[in-house]
Formats: sequence, structure tokens, C-alpha cells
Amino acid sequence: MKFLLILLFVVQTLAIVSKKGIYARNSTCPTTPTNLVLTNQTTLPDPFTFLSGSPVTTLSDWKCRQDEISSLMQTYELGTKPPKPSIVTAAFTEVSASTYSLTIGCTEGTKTVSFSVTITYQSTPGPSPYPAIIAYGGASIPVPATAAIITFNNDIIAAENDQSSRGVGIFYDLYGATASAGATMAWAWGVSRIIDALEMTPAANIDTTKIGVTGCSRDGKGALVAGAFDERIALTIPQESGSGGSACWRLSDAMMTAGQDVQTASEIVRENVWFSPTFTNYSNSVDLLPFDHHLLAALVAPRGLLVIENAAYLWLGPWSCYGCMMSAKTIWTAMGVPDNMGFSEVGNHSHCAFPAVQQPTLLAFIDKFLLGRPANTSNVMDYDFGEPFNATQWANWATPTLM
Ligand code: MCU
Repeated sequence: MKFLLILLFVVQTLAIVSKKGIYARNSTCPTTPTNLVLTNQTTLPDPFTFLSGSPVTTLSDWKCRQDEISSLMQTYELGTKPPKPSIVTAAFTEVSASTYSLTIGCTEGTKTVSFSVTITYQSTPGPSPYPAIIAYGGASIPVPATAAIITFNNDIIAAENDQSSRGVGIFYDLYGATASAGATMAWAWGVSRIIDALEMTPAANIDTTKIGVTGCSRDGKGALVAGAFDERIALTIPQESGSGGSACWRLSDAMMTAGQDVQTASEIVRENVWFSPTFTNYSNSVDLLPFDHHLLAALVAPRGLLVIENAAYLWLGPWSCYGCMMSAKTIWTAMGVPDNMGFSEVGNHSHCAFPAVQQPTLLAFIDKFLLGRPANTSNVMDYDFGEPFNATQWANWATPTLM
């Protein structure tokens, strides 16, 4: 019996580790229906049931379910992420002893756009090659000196001032001002192009299997979308992303109904252009969405995800973030890698000011996923807000063991 259990464990681990093996993209997935009739669902949609009603029972099924979720989220909320452009170029130039610039050119048809990121090598000499963290607008978490920091000015890709930012930025110069992608998806496209360029630039000496992505607040929403939509990202660290990030729309609406001053879908679509214009149609009726943000997080699995939140601001939806990510955690559990996902929400600090108390957790995730060092990332579920989350009421599914 013991032998059998060990064998099962080894088989499951191999299945997950070998991306080219059982856990590879599956060409036999059922096609996602296009003319869906959306129906109200007041609780969080079950990750382990296809739209068709069929259950997800194997890792291969789950890969198909991820494709289905990806397609649904692009259709109803985020807009389409275009594939790698026909031509991508990369130019790597020295700015100073430890700082370099990587200029990325993208051509599609007759149009070419370009943008630059800054790569800061914090230690010389470093490990060879360097792991790196792509930081939207610069890092607001401490990054160990052995990792390079890639500063990504995401607003160049897609502006995000207010409604007048719709269709503004080099993403829209390339794909047209009416492209369906909202700003978070346009930025995710930008992150993928940064990784393309790193892959083409041996001189940059970045290990593209050890890439992290982070950002705080609106940029945290962006970091989560980037991690969800590029499997080359080893560790995703959204910081204080709140509603529109690690929170679930349904749960944030429930907080509002309970009289709390939380950001909801109906507010967010009026405030900025982070989502596709189509999402506005559902912002007052989020129960119609065949997903919620536990399924956005689900696209990151089985890769590393550390969600950092702040219990001090109702606006971020601290209970919503907790309940949503508790529900998402069932996916890593089902895949046999619960330690690859953590949630840490502490209070008593200002917005985007990373508190020292979260540092050991952050460093453990960075050690494990970017620095290749053994680290304990088990049972990371910090919750200072206190209001209990009733999983039976909101996330009432059985978690299978996927093999
Ligand atoms: C938490 O992210 C946003 C939030 O969604 C907005 O409502 C608020 O205006 O700005 C936050 C932010 O990005 O702060 C830097």
C-alpha cells in the first residue's frame, strides 16, 4: 500500500514537472462554445466542471479546462491577447556599469512599434545566468541582490489615466485603437514580448526559466494577468491588487451589499480602462460571468503564485481577496502542488509599502522559484482581516486529485 502511494506520488509529480509530457497542451480539448447563453450563478464557478457539465478528473482534462477559462476570460473580461508578432527584435545597450537597456521592436503587417525596459543587475558578478523579476513601474517589494530587476513602464504599452486612455499606447498603435484588450491584457502582451527579447539576447544573461513578475495595486492586477497568460513566468507576485486582481467580483459585490466601501466591477469600469470594453456589459451583473478571479489565478497553476494583500483598506476587498484566493488554492491542491501557491494579507501598513513581516514568505517563494534553492513555502495563508469565509456557501465544490 505504502509502495503504491509512493508510486502514485512519483507519477503525479513527473506528470506535473514534465510540461512536455502528460501536462502538455492538449489538441483534443473540446471547443469552447462561442454563442453561450449566460445564466446567473451567485456562487463562485466550479473550477473542476467544464461549461458542458463534464467533470475535470485528470491533469489532461485540467489543461483543457484552463484553455476554456483562458478563452472565456478573454471574451468577457480582459480582451484578446494577440500572439507573438511576426517580427520581434531586441537591442541590448549599456547605460551604466550595472544598468542596461533592452529595446524591443514588434512588427505586424506594415506597422512597427518599439519600447524599452531597464535591466538592473544588482550584484556583480552574479550567478550565471541571472534570474530576473519584471517589475511594473519598478519593484515595491525587496528583490534579492542575486536577481536582476527589469523595470517595465507599462503605461507606454497602454495608458491608464481614465476613460480617455481607451485605445492609447503602443499596443493600440500596433493592433488598432479598437483592439478588444483592456490595459491589463495589453501589458501582459508587453511582458511576453520582454521575455521573447530576453530569449533572443544571450548577452543579457537572464535565465528565462527563472522569471518573476510583480507590480502593486493597478500594476498588481496587471502582474496577475501577465502570470496567468504566459507559461514562461515561473513566479507571479501581485501586490495589493485588490478588486480586479486577487479579489473575486462576486465576493466584492457581497462586501458592498454588506455596506462596506469596496471597489466593485461597476465602479472599476467607470474608473479606468483596465478591462475590455465588453466587460462593462457585465459589471452590474457579475453573476452572469462563467468565471471569477479564482479562475484567473487558476491559469497560473501549477507555477508559483504568491499573492500579497493588505488588510488595512476595505477598498481592496480584503475578505474578497482572501475568499477568492482560498478558493483558487484548491487548484494547486488538486494538482498535488499546494505549496506552489500562497496568500499573505497583513494590515497596519500603507498601500504598497511592503511590511517586514511578509519578507520571510516572499524570500521563500523567490528562493524556490527563481533562485533554485530549497525553501519552505507550505501553508502560506495569512489573514489579518478576520472576517471568516464560508467556503461551503461560496465555493462548494469537491477538490479532486488530478493525475
Ligand atoms: C488597488 O488598485 C487601484 C484601485 O483599483 C483604484 O480604485 C485606485 O484608484 O487606485 C489603486 C492603485 O492603483 O493605487 C496605486
